[in-house]
Amino acid sequence: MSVSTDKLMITVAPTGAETSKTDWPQLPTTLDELVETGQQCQEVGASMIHVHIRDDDHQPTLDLARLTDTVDALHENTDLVVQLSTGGSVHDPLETRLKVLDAQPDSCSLTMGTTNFGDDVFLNPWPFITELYQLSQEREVVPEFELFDLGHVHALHRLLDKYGLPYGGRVHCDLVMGVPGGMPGTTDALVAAVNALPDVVTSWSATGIGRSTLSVALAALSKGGHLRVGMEDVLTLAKGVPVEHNSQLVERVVNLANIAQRTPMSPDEARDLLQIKRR
Ligand code: KMH
Ligand code: ZN
Repeated sequence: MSVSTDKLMITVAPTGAETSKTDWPQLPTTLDELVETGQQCQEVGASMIHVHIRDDDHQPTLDLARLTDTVDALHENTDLVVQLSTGGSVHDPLETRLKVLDAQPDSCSLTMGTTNFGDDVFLNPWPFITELYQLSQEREVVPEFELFDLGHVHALHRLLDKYGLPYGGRVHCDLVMGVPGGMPGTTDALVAAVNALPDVVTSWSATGIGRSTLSVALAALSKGGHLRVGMEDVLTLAKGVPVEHNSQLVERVVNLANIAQRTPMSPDEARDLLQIKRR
């Protein structure tokens, strides 16, 4: 496995599907808020955006017209690599999640197994994984393999052995750590997962949910990984200090990266790293 140890790809995951706008009015849920968030986050060092969208009532939706408008608006107003979530919310049917690729994102998330998700279940049965993967190859969308557990790493070996490399030939993963039901957000777990990745993996990032955000970021930086941060994953900067804007989370890891002598990638460098199709 080859890893970049100097340049750093920062993905911002600004919204997610779990947090309510009523509880967190600063959560970007409208298209305008999402575009403004993308612009600010790009300005301070992000190169990719992981997108979940909301409807007019700020509820999670996978409405195809809205997804398409969102991809277009982010392309028109930012340079960011646009990654749509195919995970959606725990309530989204699998068939609707497959349709996300119709919105023609640059990249899509692809979770490598079912996981307990707090009191809920985030469903990713094997036939769904293989169908989504083959669809991403056919549509020339670069997947980001989301790994919530060590078992998901094993499933990634199985997928790549059976169905070959993704569109573009690069294999990029994201370790999502600290979900109640998944692997913990610890350095030990991160090292175990990274050491078990298939040899064909060309890059990986990590994100720590909630309080594990900093320990995971520091561990990933030191092990040569990339980073995902955002209000999808953490809502406070410290105990009792709410995040007011996603760009604060990006800025914070840019500062950590400076100390670690890792320079944030531009969106074009991220496109090269992931071999995103120039549409
Ligand atoms: N909202 C979670 C149930 C993804 O974006 O692909 C799933 C999730 C993963 O956020
Ligand atoms: Zn997500």
